[in-house]
Amino acid sequence: MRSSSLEPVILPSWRWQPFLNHAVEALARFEPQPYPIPERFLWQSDSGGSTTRPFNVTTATWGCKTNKLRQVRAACVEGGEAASVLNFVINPSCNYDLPFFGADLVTLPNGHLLALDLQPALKNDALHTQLVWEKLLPLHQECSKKLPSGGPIPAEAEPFFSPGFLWTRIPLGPEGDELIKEAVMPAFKNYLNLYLEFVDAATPVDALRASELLAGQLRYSTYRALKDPARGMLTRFHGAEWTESYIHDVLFDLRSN
Ligand code: DBV
Repeated sequence: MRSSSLEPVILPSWRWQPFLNHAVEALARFEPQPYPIPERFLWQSDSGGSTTRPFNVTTATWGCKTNKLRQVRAACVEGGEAASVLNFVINPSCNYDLPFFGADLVTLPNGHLLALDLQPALKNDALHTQLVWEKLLPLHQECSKKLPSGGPIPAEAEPFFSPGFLWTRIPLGPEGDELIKEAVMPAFKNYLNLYLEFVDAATPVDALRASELLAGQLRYSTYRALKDPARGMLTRFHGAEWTESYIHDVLFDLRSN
């Protein structure tokens, strides 16, 4: 088992590099420690596919932890035309009343798919959501002005999204690139900044509340591991055995004990 470095993963010509660099810089003030990640998941390169749909893909992982954040991790996929992804999730400790920070920045041959949210562990719990949503909803309204809606999401995913879920699909090409620079990057920075303000303000909860939060976090992590929309893509690139272990033992590794 080897920890990842606290330096951000560097993937040449990876479009989401500025996003990861910003997130790593923003986390520096929280005294991050490396998060233990098995060597084979730190950097995995594979090539293959058909003559019409070849791929040459690298999936790299970055992670850290802090006193209030159990796991902060980035799944970074760079495969040129085939795929370019930053999946960035902050999993808070259940000892603090905090949502998840979730970012899915996905470029596939059919376009860009972008998801940003401060995701509730307990969506029907006002103590957990009210103060967050009071600040998140105006930010969502502002960020949504320039971005088309991403359309419907799986109904079973609804319990894991806040009303401030920023969800959009935009076309490849210069127009999409401009929107990513002018709208998506500011949204990512503002959502992350708001999240880190809540982290700064968070104070420890009692054991009963911690067990409630842990139960909600387990529901979220279990759902995402089982329904990870990236499963097909990762399996095509890196095979089923590597993919299942990556999803369950790294990306969504929360356990009840
Ligand atoms: N998504 C992940 C991880 C990825 C990843 C670990 C390593 O959770 C990429 C990469 N997300 C990824 C890809 C797609 C999506 C889709 C490649 C496109 C799949 C495809 O169309 O082939 C937000 N991500 C999506 C979608 C949503 C999200 C809503 C589209 C709907 C879907 O395909 O499911 N964030 C993502 C999500 C949840 C979340 C599904 C669920 C709670 O919090």
